[in-house]
Amino acid sequence: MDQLLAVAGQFTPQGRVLDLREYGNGNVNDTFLVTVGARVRRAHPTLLAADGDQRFILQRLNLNVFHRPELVMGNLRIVSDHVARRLARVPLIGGRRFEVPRVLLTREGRDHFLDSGGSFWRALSFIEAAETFDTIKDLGHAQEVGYALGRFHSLLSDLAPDHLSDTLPGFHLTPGYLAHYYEVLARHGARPSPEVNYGLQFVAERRAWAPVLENAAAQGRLRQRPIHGDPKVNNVMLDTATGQAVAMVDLDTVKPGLVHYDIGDCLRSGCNPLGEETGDWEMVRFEPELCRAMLAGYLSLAGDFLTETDYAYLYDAIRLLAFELGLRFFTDYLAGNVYFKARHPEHNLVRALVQFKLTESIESQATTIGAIIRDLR
Ligand code: GN1
Ligand code: MG
Repeated sequence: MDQLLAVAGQFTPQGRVLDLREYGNGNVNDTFLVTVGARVRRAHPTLLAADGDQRFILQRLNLNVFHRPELVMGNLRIVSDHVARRLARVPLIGGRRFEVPRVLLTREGRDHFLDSGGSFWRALSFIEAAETFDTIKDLGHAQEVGYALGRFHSLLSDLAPDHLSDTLPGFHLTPGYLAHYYEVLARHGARPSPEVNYGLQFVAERRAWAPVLENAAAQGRLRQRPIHGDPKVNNVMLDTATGQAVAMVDLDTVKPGLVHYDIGDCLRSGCNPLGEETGDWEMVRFEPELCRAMLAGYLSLAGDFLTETDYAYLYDAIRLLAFELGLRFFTDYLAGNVYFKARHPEHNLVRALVQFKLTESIESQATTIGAIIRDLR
């Protein structure tokens, strides 16, 4: 704890750390919420809390996942500055607020702190008077989550994707995950059980279809844009009073990519009422009315920049991102839980089964989902 407080102190040049606690439930980085005494206000004027104290987010980046953390910080700063500039120029109508986290600097004016053990720490502004939920509460919430992603894409639609670094080569490239899966299988094997056998067969049956988005991109049918990379339900913050979406957080995976990855990821996360951490994997279902609300929120903004061909791949994106995340969890289980933090040895297997069941539910409702997409065009 003392060490954590010392690290937090690097980002609070004038204030005193009053409190530090673990925050959220990320699968990759370690996240803390830090409260500092009021004197820090001058150093970080963005950190205004109602009660006079200020709060910020402190994170230790997982260097096993992010090999070039300085590039992650570079992307974060570009995106956060771009969004702030756009919103200062053209404020949102209807008095809505929308923000993304700002990068806070250390006493030496750096965007990160390396501790003596080699850990990479960075601090971000905390979005006040807002909250997140792990699953969707109702149709209004679904619409707001879709709106947030649409707002995020639209605010970045005039940022050339090549301004951003590729911080995670291979991220969301399903054929690469598939190749890795077969390598892991060859290296580690799989101890048979009904669940493991189901997973093995599930992946095998979808092997030929898995490159669907990458093939479309290679043929020039889909193009690269700045993407969030991880727009799941709990990365959208809602105003505690109005319930309106006010921020998109967790920008580590921002990079050039297909907006389809984001749309699919947002929907696979939001339209699964039991949530991705349920143990009740056999009961998992994709809820089409949540899909309609979420897409309506998204397309109210993104309708402006999506092309005909973009629409043609929306259904595949929804199906693929659920499958892909299941494949990533399943592979990690087979490899011995080396990527995603796991609370017990079977955790990543259960997470994989949840996504596979969700994929099946999407597939069985292909006609309904296709009709929703057509209705909203
Ligand atoms: C990871 O750590 P977290 O929760 O922000 C993962 C995402 C997955 C998500 C599933 C860099 O995100 O791709 O969709 O878990 N992030 C990375 O919960 O792999
Ligand atoms: Mg993330």
